Amino acid sequence: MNKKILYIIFGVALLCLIGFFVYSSQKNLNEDSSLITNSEDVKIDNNQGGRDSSVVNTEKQPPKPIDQNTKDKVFALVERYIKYAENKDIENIKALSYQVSPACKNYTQSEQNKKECDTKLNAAAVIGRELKKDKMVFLWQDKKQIILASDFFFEENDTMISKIRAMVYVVLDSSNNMKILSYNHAKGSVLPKLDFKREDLLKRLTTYTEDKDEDGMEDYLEDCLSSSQDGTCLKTDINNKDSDGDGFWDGIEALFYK
Ligand SMILES: [Ca+2]
Ligand SMILES: [Ca+2]
Ligand SMILES: [Ca+2]
Repeated sequence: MNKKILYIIFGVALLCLIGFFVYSSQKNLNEDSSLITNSEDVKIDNNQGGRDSSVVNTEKQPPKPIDQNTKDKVFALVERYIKYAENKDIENIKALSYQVSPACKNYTQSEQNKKECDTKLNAAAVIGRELKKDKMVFLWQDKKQIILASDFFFEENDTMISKIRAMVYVVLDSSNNMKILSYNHAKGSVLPKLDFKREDLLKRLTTYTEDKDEDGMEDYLEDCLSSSQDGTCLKTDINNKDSDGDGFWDGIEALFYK
């Protein structure tokens, strides 16, 4: 009899124990699910930025940590470059640049050159001041070049929608010194909404901004599919950073003066 009671007590205790484990694992599962839901929600950043637009971070995964030391060096270089551009300090601009335009190269040769170069330097200073170091979260580099990029952001108002990112292109010279090749605070695509469906606009923005091989040049440009490209456009490989194998990435080479 006593044995029977003991078996019953043991059986009930066992059932309670199993019930506890089932409840615990279910609870953990729910907590994991809510974490996933929360992280999905975090993707939308309603920072109005003082403008009548919404800004949406499009990255599904947080970017991987990048080499902060290199990022600091690139940004310090950009800041010096901006200062020299503001001061029209041509000699120092030349020293920090991988290449300069013919007008800046021959700055003192004519009034026309001076005027043309000053216009470029003014634009470089204005655009440079729009670059925000803390927004630069991607860094692609090898021994010949570095590209620093921000995440993509959507901006939208009643008439237009855009997907843009900031990018800095740097080339390393034969002595391993970083030289500015180019930078842009708003590289990407801006589309008029007109009567297009929103999902079609979003698809087009993806098409115009996708850069699979991260060589600094969008797939559709590598494929010569832009209406602004003419019959002389040279196709490059959308899955290979350096299509011609000379060491410079396709997006870097596209910025070289021919
Ligand atoms: Ca590419
Ligand atoms: Ca490529
Ligand atoms: Ca190349």
